[in-house]
Amino acid sequence: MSAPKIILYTNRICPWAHRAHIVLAELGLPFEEVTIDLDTPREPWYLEVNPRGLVPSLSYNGEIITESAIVSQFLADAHPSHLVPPSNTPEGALQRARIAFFADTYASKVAPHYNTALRGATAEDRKAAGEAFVAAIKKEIEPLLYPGLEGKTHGPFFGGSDKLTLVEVLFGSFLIRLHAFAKPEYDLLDAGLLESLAELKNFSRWAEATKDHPSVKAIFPEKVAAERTKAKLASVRK
Ligand SMILES: N[C@@H](CCC(=O)N[C@@H](CS)C(=O)NCC(=O)O)C(=O)O
Repeated sequence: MSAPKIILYTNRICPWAHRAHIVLAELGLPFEEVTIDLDTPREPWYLEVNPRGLVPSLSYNGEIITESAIVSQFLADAHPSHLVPPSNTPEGALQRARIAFFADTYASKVAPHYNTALRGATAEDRKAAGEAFVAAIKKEIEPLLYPGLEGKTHGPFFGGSDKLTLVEVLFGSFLIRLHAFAKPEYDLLDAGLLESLAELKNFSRWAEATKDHPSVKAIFPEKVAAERTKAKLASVRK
């Protein structure tokens, strides 16, 4: 297969766009990066690429694909690798179902608490949401990370893999932000959050390895992202 022509419309500040950067890095695919200014109204040409005006968007040999989870899944399917097995065997289909269930669980049971821990109207709301976030990770995520591997030697990524999987492609950008935004210098998340998470053996191993992976940390502009998030929260709370 000749190398596809890939254009990624992105902004490195965006965690959803970050997913596309992670999958492209992990697959070693060359691409052109076009930065979309998120502080001004989208220009008409970009609304033709993506009528929703969001980043990321992917142009793959001229075909446009939008929505970060769909972009990530598409690239991982089009370029078979360690990220996700194909669906044409029962084992492959099962692993894909496990990944999809994990993604659904994180998005529906965990992420809403994180969002409130960051954006809640009062300090009390934010603290309570932080506690609910940790409790949801303990209940929902901890058992899904390394099922059947208790007491065995295994890699740190989803299912005990020693390489990134589609799960880390989808959640790496959020894990790296969680760790960054909980630093006291940014004063964005309750400082006790990371201490509580450190007690969750599976989650802490997974999150540490993921946030430190070269494909995840390569393009994360920590300080700019933290300051921008802070400014946005301040204007929302006004
Ligand atoms: N569901 C979308 C969310 C993407 C998204 O919200 N991107 C934000 C930047 S982080 C955006 O483009 N915002 C532009 C705007 O709201 O004007 C995805 O997963 O791709």
